[in-house]
Amino acid sequence: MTKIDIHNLTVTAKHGVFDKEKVNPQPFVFDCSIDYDFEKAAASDDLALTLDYGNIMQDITDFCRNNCFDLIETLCYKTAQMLMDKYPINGISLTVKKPQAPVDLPFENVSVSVSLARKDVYLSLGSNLGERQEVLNNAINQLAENKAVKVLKVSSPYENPPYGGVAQYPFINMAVKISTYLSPDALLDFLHAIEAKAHRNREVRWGDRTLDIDIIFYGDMIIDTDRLTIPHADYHNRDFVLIPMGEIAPNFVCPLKRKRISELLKEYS
Ligand code: A4P
Ligand code: MG
Repeated sequence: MTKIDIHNLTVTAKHGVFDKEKVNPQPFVFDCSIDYDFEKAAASDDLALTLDYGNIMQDITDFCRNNCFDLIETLCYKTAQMLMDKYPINGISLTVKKPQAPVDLPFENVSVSVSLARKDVYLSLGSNLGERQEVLNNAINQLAENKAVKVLKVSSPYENPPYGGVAQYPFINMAVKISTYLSPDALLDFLHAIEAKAHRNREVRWGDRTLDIDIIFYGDMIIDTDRLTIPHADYHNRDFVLIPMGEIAPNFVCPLKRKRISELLKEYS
């Protein structure tokens, strides 16, 4: 792994909860560690193949000066997000220190940190009400419009009967591969917002729906919380997940079952 680090970049700007902080600038000090593959640049000694750290420092400086946030948490997260959106970087760890925070006690500085990293994520989309294909296409467009998300692969649509004995009408299902630095929870919130725009009704679990988006895999993470089970708890029993996934990612290995999608598909049929 290769990384580019910047230490103690100091910017004078106006962030803070108190009125006087919004008028009188004070220093904010940035430490930044960027996960960036510069092996080719190192081999060729070519600036065009790496990140120009001067540009990055200038962008941090401009962003910090041109905004006015109450919280250094917001400054830190939004600065990291701005850099992830602008540059082809795999991940970033950013710390913002506030040495002159208005606390009347002896201290060196107060700081907050954030780490963002891009992960490959597989989604299963389904619709069995309304203009099904149009609903799915709209959903994929909305995914692509979010700067935090890159849509990398989209499967063919797969029409199939309802599974589970609750829904009545035939579904169209698709699998989509994205890369994103949104956390699993933030991604779920975003997916729910897309479902809501498609007038998704949640009254009946497993019922008919205009749009459902499930997270099947999030990198190689295994998550089991009240809100999220990843890998999806029942994906391996569903042809409408395995067939579209098999089209776009036959060699993806499930982190839980430690088998490729192509193997799971063979076991299913
Ligand atoms: N949740 C937990 N894990 C996840 C995850 N990996 N991805 C939670 C997304 N959500 C996850 O989901 C209920 C809650 O599950 C969410 O609030 C989230 O916190 P929901 O979308 O509100 O309700 P649901 O979809 O009715 O329930 P569930 O359990 O997600 O059902 P599934 O698995 O989505 O199955 N037949 C065909 N042919 N094609 C289909 O797409 N889909 C279903 C629903 C049934 N039959 C189908 C299809
Ligand atoms: Mg669901």
